[in-house]
Amino acid sequence: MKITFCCTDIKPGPWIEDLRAALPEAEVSVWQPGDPQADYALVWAPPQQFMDEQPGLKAMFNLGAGVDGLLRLKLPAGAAVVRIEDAGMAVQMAEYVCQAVIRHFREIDAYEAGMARGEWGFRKPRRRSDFPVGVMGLGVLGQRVARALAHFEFPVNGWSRSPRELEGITTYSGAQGFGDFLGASRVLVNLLPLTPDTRDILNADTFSRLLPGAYVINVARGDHLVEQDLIDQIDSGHLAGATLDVFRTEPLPADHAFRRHPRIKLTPHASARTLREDSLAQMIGKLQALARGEPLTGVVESHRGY
Ligand code: NDP
Ligand code: OXD
Repeated sequence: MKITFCCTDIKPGPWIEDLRAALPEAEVSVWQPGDPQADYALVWAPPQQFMDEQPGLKAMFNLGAGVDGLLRLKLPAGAAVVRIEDAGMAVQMAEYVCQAVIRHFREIDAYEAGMARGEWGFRKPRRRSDFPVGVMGLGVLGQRVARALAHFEFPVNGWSRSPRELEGITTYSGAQGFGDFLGASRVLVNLLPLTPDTRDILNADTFSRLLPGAYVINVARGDHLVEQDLIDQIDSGHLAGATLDVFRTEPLPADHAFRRHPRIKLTPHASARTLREDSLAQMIGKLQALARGEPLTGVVESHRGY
């Protein structure tokens, strides 16, 4: 079995060593233009040239959960695209979203600012029931986030493409459920894949349907968000603020308006990192399942875009 590694911005050394140790019978190498055909590939943001030169790939393992970057390319016709399912990302995402929701709900910024000014004082406790959280996307990550928020006793709504039943979560689905979902939510968390249906979904119309004083958390993709609509709705007071981990342009330009907005909190696409050991264990398990002719989970349906 020949495995090639073609990942932008990821140091290949440790991945290659671990793959060779786990699969001693496999030929594992870092892709170079002109290389012979491989059977399988580990990929992250590969160039089109890689796809053009590897028409015989049987499967590509994406080193992330989101495959929007990969699906922009023309892919080898016979290659299955396999994405990471959790592998340590879901708990990170749950931590990140819970901290953002709790920080907002408990007014930690206001407390910290007061302490920095030399004050000592309490704010009126807010009611959790006034802060229903809506999670867009109830897949591997969205479900974990919704469950974690429910554990902190927030009312939680969830929205997905197809109907889902989750204990303790009020669920909505499809275009027909979107308005009711938004109208019942005061904090909006985006965990959708980026597809033609979801691009720009965080826009003025979506925000206007949320409960007043709503808060937006985007941890999925920058292209979900219409940036100026977010700024306008925060400045108008309809939105209380936002926490953003992903951006249309990454790295976020140093002079971007988000960087100096007092009500927008930023992190550099760090909410849930790919963990090498966990991801490789999952990929190796799937390579072995493929060799035994077994079906895989996490295979992307390109017509849906995720
Ligand atoms: P999944 O594929 O497991 O889940 C996707 C969810 O979105 C499903 O519930 C799906 O509905 C729903 N969905 C898709 N299209 C629509 C639509 N048009 N309308 C309503 N719901 C829709 O993905 P993951 O949970 O693993 O990951 C989600 C995204 O998180 C990734 O695509 C990636 O962009 C982002 N991500 C960001 C990271 C970061 O560091 N910031 C790290 C990892 C991922 P259904 O259940 O019906 O299929
Ligand atoms: C992913 C990401 O999709 O890190 O895994 O954004």
